[in-house]
Amino acid sequence: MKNICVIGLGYIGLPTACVLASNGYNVLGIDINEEIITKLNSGRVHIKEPELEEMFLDVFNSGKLRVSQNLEKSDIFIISVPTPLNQKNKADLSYVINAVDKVKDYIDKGNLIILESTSPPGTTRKVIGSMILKNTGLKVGEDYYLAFCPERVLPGKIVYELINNDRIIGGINKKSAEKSKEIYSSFVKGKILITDLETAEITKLAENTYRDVNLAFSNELAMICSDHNINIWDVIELANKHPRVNILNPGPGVGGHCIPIDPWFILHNINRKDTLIEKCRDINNSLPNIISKKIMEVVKDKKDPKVTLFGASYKENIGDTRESPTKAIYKNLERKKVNISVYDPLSANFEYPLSLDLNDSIKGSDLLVLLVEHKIFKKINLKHVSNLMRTKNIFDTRNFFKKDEATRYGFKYYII
Ligand code: SAJ
Repeated sequence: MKNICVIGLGYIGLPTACVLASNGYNVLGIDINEEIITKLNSGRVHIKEPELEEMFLDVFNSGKLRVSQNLEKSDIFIISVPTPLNQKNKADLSYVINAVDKVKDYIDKGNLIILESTSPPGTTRKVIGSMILKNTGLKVGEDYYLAFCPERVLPGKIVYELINNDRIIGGINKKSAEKSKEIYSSFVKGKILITDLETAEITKLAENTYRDVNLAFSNELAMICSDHNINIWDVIELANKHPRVNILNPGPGVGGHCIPIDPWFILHNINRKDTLIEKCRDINNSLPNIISKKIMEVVKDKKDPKVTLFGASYKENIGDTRESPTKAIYKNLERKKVNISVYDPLSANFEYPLSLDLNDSIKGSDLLVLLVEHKIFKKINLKHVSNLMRTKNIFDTRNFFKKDEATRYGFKYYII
């Protein structure tokens, strides 16, 4: 089995296609987006990740990786398309369904299909298994092989984690899992753990839900500390000295395309009320509104207030703005007629007006709100910032600036 088709060339599909091509497979990368295919075919990548561009150019120039909008016959089909959340907080599986709809026209006896897209339990068996049977008559596990192999990589470290993390594979049967293991062993340095389809599907969801629940706890604790006028960061530092306590950092919201979404998938198709998981989602979702209120309290007496938001991405040191708390805060402040300036040299694709010039963004401002702890912000000279602002206020939602330094330059310093 040497030919692999990777369907969906996004944050996961493109690095996966590259890493497989650089480990001996002939890879065809497919995407429905013409712009992406044109860009890749001109030798440029549309995703910024360390090591990705070099790896892509290497396999693209050697012909081991080709990209196209059209599928071809292949030994293996890897599906890594988005599975977004719909209006009712249910999984929208339309991209998976569209991908399988194409695969059905090219699949042959003996082929292997692997789903990598995060999906509710049962998706691989019920959606892929039944669509292929209905359209081709091929029986899953007998005529062709089927597995679910979730991605677990951290944006900002995708290539590194793709190679070094442990990997879970759920097969419809042992042979499917083993055939998939052979492929991932070509590049995975971590352990490859084999299980059944549904266990693999729910394990992926459990990982991200675990993080969301823990984030909800730290965010609620921050609110409780604020009620008592206690510094949350001191509490976390002290509590985390306990050998079995590891409280995460509170912040202005939980963003990205995974953590705010996957907890809903774990609740998909089950009939449970008042779950802890849903409650935690609500807590984390409420944060941008709470932060916006606090911002308004600080600038409420100002005429034509100007607020500067530092950071547009959903987390530190990357430019990915999907589900970023900055977006929600921006919308709230816009409604309140605040003059907003967002400064983030990493997030040039932000949907709202973005300032790439530090001086412009802080000039005449009444409040600087630190939302994302990009390393590059460490270079900012607070004395310089204080000279340009109209009112010297800092709201540091990430414990990023030093309070002593900020107060030395005349700032009023607010924490989360
Ligand atoms: N955050 C905090 N405080 C923290 C840690 C994170 O507020 O202490 C916030 C971040 O600022 C961000 C959000 O949480 O807004 C999510 O960031 P993250 O770094 O926790 O996770 P992602 O979405 O970048 O990647 C996650 C990872 N899952 C886990 O760590 C369990 C990654 O391994 C998954 O592969 C990825 O989701 C995915 O694709 O599912």
